[in-house]
Amino acid sequence: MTTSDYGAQQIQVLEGLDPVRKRPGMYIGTTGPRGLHHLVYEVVDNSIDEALAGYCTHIEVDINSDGSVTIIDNGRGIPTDLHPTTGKSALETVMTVLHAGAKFGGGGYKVSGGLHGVGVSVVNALSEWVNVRVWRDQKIHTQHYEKGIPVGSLEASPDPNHPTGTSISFLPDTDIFTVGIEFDYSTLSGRLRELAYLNAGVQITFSDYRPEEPHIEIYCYEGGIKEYVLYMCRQKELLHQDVIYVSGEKNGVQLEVALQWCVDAYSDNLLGFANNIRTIDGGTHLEGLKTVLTRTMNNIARKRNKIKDNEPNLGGENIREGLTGVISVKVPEPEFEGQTKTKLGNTEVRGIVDSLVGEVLNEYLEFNPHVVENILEKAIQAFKAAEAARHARELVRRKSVLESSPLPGKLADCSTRDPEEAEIYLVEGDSAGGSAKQGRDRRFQAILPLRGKILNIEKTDDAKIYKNNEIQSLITALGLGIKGEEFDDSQLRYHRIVIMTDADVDGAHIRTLLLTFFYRYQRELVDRGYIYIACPPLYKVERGRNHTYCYNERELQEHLHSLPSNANYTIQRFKGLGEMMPVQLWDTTMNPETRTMKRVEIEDAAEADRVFTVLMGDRVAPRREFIEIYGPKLNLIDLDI
Ligand code: 0RA
Repeated sequence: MTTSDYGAQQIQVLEGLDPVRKRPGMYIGTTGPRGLHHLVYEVVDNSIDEALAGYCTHIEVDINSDGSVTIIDNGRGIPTDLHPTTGKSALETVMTVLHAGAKFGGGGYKVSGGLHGVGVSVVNALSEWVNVRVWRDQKIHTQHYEKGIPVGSLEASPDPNHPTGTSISFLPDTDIFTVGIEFDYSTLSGRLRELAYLNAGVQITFSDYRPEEPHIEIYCYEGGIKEYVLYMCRQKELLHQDVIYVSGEKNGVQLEVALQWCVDAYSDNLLGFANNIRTIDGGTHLEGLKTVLTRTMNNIARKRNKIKDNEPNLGGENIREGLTGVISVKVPEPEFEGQTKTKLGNTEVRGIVDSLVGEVLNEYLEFNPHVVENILEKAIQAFKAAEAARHARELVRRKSVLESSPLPGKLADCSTRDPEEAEIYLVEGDSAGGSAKQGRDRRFQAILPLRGKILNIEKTDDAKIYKNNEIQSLITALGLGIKGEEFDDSQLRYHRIVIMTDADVDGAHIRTLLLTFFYRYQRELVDRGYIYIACPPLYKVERGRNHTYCYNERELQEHLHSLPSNANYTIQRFKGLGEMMPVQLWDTTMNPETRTMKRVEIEDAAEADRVFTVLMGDRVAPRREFIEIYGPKLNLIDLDI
């Protein structure tokens, strides 16, 4: 280091807080809700660092009834002795000087950084007030600040039996956070729980004292990321007994990996963290992990003759099918890249992950030959399915280019060619199809009868999907493209796709199968609100020359109660759509003037993905549980599965 470099660093250390209040976005990203919550993370990160250094076991985060937040830990306490350069206490220096944090006292151990790690002084600068308490040297030290400026000096009084630690309370400044300073419970609890998983054994207590009845939760996971992975797999069937776990350190980089394959999962779900920050956009740690997984599994597959000499390697995505994992690295000087700074850039991490994971994985798999068998079996199946699907896709593509595949014979199309007004009814069975064809308005209503139960696509692979007749009909009738490829709205032939099934268990099952198909095949159909569910009546009550349709048991009872007690009436129960006269079907279910339809909505695409897995997977227990919880949210009424 040259003399001038040294000088520059000193100047930086002595920078005050004015720039933070002038340009808060530079330090915390935004002055919206994200930036507001960032203040809490900033303080908690300091306590986590103290825990990582081995001095702190408990962290308590309270949202107080006045809306301020308190973070308490049982670490060593921020040093309070006089700092030689600033002439103030180390505590006041940490609170009032930018970038001072790690350079005082402890130094070196700090690994948080990245998105956070700007220092508690930034929290101080952006708060209406801050109250700090430090228990050290048998004393309690307190100091109060307003908008970053100390109000009074550091006070100390004896407190001999109190354990060491730090408590920082702050109320964000409404001059800075003009859109409000209200903390969101679930945002904070989500992050605190995540931190507890990432830092095994650290106990984090989170309390919200704003409601009359306070919420208090304790997060503490002795198993750390192993428990995290099991939590994510809680609804799935595990392919091996123990979570595969790697931990190690090389060239100052700490690494932890937990991996679990599941039998009934078909995508990969790998979460990356660098210095406790979720790296949404991936980076070198995830690249290293994927490379070593692919290489190791292919090597073993060849050794065991699962892949022959003349056959190609398994693809990484085949090997990762059904894999849930967490990789957490702690890097001394992290480089975060990309627009949102959520991609780890340190190139040295790639090789470190590769070598540490490779070693342990090879050894683990050596001693667990059954696990290897099962993972390889699954990967090879995935590989074959992908190959078959590629062929099938090619076929579909060629076919549609050459002969623009003809519409299915059983489709009774409508005459309009305007997708905006065209609707198609997907009807169960030929007899209901017959009623619907006679009852419809053929100008804008098309009918496609579907025979039997269409394939349950959660359990089958892409190749089978393309070979299945019912699904072929659906794809060509609707004008859908290739599965999973970008959705081309202009090819869609109808903007209302109405699922019309009987109001019984079979009908509900077929409805669920169709919904799953749409969701998996081209989820934009659901997202854009093109999918509807028809609501046919269950009963017809006739009284003299009047009649009333009732759509469920409750309506029937209400209607019967409304009749005079001496009334004569007959009740007809429709066992299926096929029993209805075409005109009845039109009046009750298809006439836009009088019908009710439910539009299928999915509020949360990610949740829905899990939902469909649970609904359609092999295991019954989670399915039950799911339907109880999410049935209403998905608008899948009467799911009698
Ligand atoms: C610098 C040095 C030392 C501890 C800390 C900072 C520290 C900071 C915070 C912030 C919240 N909780 C904290 N706990 C500790 C170590 C000084 C020593 O050697 O005792």
